[in-house]
Amino acid sequence: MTAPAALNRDEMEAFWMPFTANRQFKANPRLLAKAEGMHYWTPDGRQILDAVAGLWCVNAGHGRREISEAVSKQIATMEYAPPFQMGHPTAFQLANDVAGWLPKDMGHVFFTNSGSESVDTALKIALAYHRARGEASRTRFIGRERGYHGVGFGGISVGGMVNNRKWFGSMLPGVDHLPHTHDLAKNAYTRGVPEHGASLADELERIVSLHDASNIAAVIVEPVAGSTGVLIPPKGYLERLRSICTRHGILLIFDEVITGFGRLGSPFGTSFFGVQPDMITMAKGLTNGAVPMGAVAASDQIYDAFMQGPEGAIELFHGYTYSAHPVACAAGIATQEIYRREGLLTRANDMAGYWADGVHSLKGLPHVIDLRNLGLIGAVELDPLPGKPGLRGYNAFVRAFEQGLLLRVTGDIIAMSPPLIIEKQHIDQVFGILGAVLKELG
Ligand code: PXG
Repeated sequence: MTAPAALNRDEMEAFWMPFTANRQFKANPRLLAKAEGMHYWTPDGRQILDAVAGLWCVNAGHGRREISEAVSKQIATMEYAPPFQMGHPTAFQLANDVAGWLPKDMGHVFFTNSGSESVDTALKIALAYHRARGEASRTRFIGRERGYHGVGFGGISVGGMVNNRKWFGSMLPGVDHLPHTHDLAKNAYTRGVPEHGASLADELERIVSLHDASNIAAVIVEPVAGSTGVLIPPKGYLERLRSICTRHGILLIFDEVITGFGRLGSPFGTSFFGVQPDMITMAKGLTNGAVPMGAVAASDQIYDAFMQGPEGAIELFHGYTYSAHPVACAAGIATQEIYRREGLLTRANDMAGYWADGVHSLKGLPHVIDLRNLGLIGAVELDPLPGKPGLRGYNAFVRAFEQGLLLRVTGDIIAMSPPLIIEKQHIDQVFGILGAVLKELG
């Protein structure tokens, strides 16, 4: 490890940090230098328990040698291959591996480099699909309040996170938003899927009757909204969205960047909830976070609609220089192999009960106003400090880091999503440290 143990202020100016309070961070930095299993280490050797799998992505845990070896071997053999009008075997293999986790008729995988690109790709496929079928008037998209679909213009347009929208002008035209499903008055402290709120899906009918189905291309939602604070869909809600979309010929896109690859105890949210969308976006756990990569899985019906016309014609005018990058594919294949061999994509099922007990053990601690859990996701919602939204959450995050625990906060909601290799002793530690932090919090 050659990274310096500390950086001075000048050395930190060049890196404009993403989604970070740069001045605050650079005045008091939190650096990571090494990772193994369930832990990170700071440059000065402090061990940090990782309760968020990096950023919802290191599902198989840190430092997996199979992945680093596959990546090294691929770089040495062929570091790059052009993806347009050319192919390489690893891309086909990874597409088959990914398809193996999905419903049988959803086996067409388009590779991207991130979740944001996956979302933009899925939205573009939706538009082109309707056009290919002679329904070019279907151009509108429907997202949801408090949805997060990455940071591309498509993603922020259908997303419903105010700060991702307010700074960036008018975005994509023709987008409506469903109401979010977060209802503390009715559902606070629910273990698992909340009881109340399925009827919020009926808002989709209202939007359809406003614009007419013939103008609507797709609905996009996260099965469980992650970034905006772990919002778990009410019982029956996703089913209802599915049936309204089907009735009106509207495509349903599940953004599974977070729920994909075992987070809920089933390979994907679609299998966990038993609701099948027309497209699934994914990233993060696809390569265990080791190399940037995303993907969109599309149904046979969508893929087949494109495979018409002259044989020599490019069917979808879309792709990236680094689509199906060989190094990312190598990381992805090694990751899928670990998931299969260790049964990791259903392991959250085995741990979910113990995890839920841990989450709900925090009930009654100061400032806690809700606790939520599903699979290996947990959230603690804190009462905001008067006039200072987000400060209490941030303080909890900083103190937990000082005590050796990595969390994620969004506003005053603490989110947790540990690597799927987590053991009971780690769960005890997570909630032991977090409980102590909450007790001390002003
Ligand atoms: N869709 C969803 C559902 C996501 O969660 C993206 C798209 C975008 O992925 P990329 O790879 O472009 O970042 C995401 C990303 C958080 C957090 O704090 C979550 C994400 C990114 C950054 C922070 O919860 N998810």
